[in-house]
Amino acid sequence: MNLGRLLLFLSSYSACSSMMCDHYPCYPSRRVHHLDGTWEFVFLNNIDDVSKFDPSAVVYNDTMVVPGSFDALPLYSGVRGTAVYRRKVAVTAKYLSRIKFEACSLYCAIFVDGKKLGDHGNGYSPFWLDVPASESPDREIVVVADNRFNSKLTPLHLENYDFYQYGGIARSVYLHEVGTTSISNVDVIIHDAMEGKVDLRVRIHGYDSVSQATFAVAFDGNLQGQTHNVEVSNGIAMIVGLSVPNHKLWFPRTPNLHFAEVTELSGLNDSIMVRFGIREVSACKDSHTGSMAVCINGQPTKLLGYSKHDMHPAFGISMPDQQLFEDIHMLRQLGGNYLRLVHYPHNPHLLDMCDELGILLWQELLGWGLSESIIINPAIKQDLLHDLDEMVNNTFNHPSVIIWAFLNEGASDHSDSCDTYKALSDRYKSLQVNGLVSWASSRTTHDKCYDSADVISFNSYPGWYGGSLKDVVPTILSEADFVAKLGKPFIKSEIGAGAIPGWQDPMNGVWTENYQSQVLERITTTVVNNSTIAGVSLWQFADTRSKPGISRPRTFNNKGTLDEYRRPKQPSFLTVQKAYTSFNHTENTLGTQKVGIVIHSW
Ligand code: ADA
Repeated sequence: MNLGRLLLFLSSYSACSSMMCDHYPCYPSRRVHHLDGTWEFVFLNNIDDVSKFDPSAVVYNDTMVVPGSFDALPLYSGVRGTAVYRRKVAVTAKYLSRIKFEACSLYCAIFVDGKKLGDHGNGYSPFWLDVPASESPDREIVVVADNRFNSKLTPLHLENYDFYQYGGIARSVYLHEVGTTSISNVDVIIHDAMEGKVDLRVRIHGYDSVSQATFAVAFDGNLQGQTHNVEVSNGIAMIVGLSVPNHKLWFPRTPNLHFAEVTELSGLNDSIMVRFGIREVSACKDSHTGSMAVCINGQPTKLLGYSKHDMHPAFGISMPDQQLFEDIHMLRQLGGNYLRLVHYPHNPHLLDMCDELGILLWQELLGWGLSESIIINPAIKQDLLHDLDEMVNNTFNHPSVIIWAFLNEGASDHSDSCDTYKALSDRYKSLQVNGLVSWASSRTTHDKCYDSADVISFNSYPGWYGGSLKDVVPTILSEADFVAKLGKPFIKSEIGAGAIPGWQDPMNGVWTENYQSQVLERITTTVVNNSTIAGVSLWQFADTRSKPGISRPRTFNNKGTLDEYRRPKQPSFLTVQKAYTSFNHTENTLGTQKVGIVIHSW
């Protein structure tokens, strides 16, 4: 090892380690430009082939906030076409850099100083692009964001999805000044939670010329004695067999977090700080009830919550932190401890908050209701695997994420589809995500791919799409019986009923708030009182804008317990709150931080 560099590192260490990051990972030794703010903007609706678009002739006639969904603004509401954004940034001359988009929707092509760097066709997942060095410190960034559906450029954004797909630079943008070789991320693999043993998977970017690297590791600001000289193979350096000193387990009630700072000492001039939680997630048998459950550190933990979109009429898919926080706050008022984040990767700021507050999460890949012919298409399978890698690479260290999912309501009743299900499940496992694999199946008892799932999750709507109130409880119980025989935990991943906000009628028919509340009362009391049901994510947390058409009144999916502006539908809110808060979480998964139970009246 290089002693000089280690001494330099040690002398600068206390300054770096005392640095707190706004978000994780952060990179203490780099210059990072945060590119959020106001960009120049123009909306063009006459571009045929956006992939051949030349941005140099564009005339900008407006400005736009980043992050933001431009088509959530009244002026651009509902338009589909090509939006072009531009901003300038002063960087260090002659430095390479990497630009990171947390999300750019739907299809985005990125240009720097007039040259195309690359493009990306999934509007919800983060991506990086390399920016070549320049003699000049002044750089011009142009982003072409096209929100039209295009089977070649955005193959997993299909027009028939039951949620509005907004466009624009939807989440934050960062420009990192880096060397030719840099650390892109560190995954903390929990090897043995009880003993606090972890392995670090260091991801190195631009690794072609690097075969060895030397790392210093600090946990919670304390530099570990030895350095680690390890092989770099295909951009991965493994530092194995580390013990986190004085480790504390992450539980929903006590969401303890740890920090690891990893510094490369043999030439990269780079370091990274990640935040993680030490916990083990398993499917286990509850010794009191004999039922299969989701267990956190061996403790059966009932999941009571909602399916939730990352969406709001005022912000599109770019909700500010305060709104994300308010959503979690509302969940806790309802007595919930769990969110199923549908149907794509969500804002990483929400994941950070859930890590801190002890909320349990399901996260899933984009891909809604895909047919067998799409699922078995080799190119789609590769796209899904690519999206899975992007999601895992960017969210690996969140202890709140306990279920990793894909293919909501896909054609899993065709055995030909199972090859793709297995490939996705195997990929999660090979990446050693510390969580359980599942998908929300609408094929329920006819699903043929269950061998690849750790948790069996059913979407069905008794009392709404077919049947009546009397069918709600028997349907849930017979589904739970079916799954019990498979020896895996059972989650009701979707179930619910629609209500137009404020709609009352003496007959209490469909679309009234009272009918919705009656359906939810049957669901929630059944889930709370039956150990054969490991959890529920009611459909859905808040009403969401859907695709245009006549199938959805107001063109909203109206099955929210809250309306789209988070105003409670009072009967349902009180019903769910009563059932969820009545559950005796022996481990008290609601957390230590008390939230007053306040019902607002509008
Ligand atoms: C499906 C789907 C949801 C929503 C729901 C509904 O289960 O996964 O996105 O469309 O149906 O409201 O019908």
